[in-house]
Amino acid sequence: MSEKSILRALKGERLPVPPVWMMRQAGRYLPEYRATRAQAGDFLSLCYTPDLAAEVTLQPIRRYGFDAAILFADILLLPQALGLDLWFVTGEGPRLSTVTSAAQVAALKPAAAIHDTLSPVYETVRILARELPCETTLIGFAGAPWTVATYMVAGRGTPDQAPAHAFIAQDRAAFAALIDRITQATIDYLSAQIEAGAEVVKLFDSWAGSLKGRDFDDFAVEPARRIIAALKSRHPGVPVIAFPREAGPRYAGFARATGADCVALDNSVGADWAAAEVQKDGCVQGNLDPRLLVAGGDELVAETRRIVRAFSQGPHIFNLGHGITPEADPENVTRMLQAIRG
Ligand code: 1CP
Repeated sequence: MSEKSILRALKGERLPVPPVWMMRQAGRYLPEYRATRAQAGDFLSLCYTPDLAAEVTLQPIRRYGFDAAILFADILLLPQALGLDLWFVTGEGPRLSTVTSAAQVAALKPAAAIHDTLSPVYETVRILARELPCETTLIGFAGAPWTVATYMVAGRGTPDQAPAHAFIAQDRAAFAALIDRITQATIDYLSAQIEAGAEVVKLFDSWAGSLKGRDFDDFAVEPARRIIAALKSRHPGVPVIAFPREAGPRYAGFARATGADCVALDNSVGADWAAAEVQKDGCVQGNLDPRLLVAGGDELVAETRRIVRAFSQGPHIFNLGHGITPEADPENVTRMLQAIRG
């Protein structure tokens, strides 16, 4: 049997039709997701019930035949495993107890303790490794340390990550210690996902764009480099996708600086620029504005084709620039797939 298309692209192969999956492909835009979510009761129960988490992971594969499935979980399970309280407020989003001092960083649980909380996630991965179609690649993931830290410091999502920036300004060494703790735990978490059957892992640095200059080097590049180096030594050959969202010009060279096999692009960078400056170092993924899956129409088809064309000279995985939103029309996903696959 020939190798899975996603794995071929991640090794640097240019394919005549790019493989495709979508960020947040298991989500509220799908009626079957909403039904399983209601059955689970609340979001965290869905994440921690392996049969249901595997079911929602499989739903978009059944409906659309995507080339990859992404484990259903959340980046905020790791802070919970490190000892923080975590809950979701309906209609508002996540809430966590906070870490804002050197003493609170020191009081976090050690990386070795995370598996007590996270073992249901590994069970979800094992179920998926058994049940996915043989041509579908299973992607595991974690939040990148900076993005995870922004939630641990603020206790919630913030538009500008101001509390984490204030922590850096006030006590850079303590903040660096927090990043170090998250980095260690992330290595163990992703390693356990790979041992359970994840074939690729992705690091989501959703708030990388708010780091500038030396902060970007210390808190986005360096932790990603450490995580990728550790994973490559423990699991040679398992590809890593990095998503330094809104990194802008810092997308150029990010793969070389971190060792990532693929860089995921948001929709604020130009596809032609990224083809020249980012794809020259390896596979790229992403770039379609998720709002087009709400609007649909000719613009969706034209923009999908434009992205396919822009990246057609090198390794490329088709994806969105950020997660698909609850307002998206499931029919527009079918239109997007027709525009990619013909
Ligand atoms: O109501 C619901 O069903 C909850 C919505 C939801 C979902 C579907 C949340 C809460 N998390 C998820 C799943 C999720 N989160 C996945 C599953 C796999 C997939 O289909 O992609 C993944 C990969 C994530 C990652 C995640 N969680 C990120 C990084 C990617 C991104 O979107 O930028 C972040 C920042 C989070 C935090 C989070 N979890 C949930 C919400 C609403 C948020 C954002 C909170 C905020 O900043 O306000």
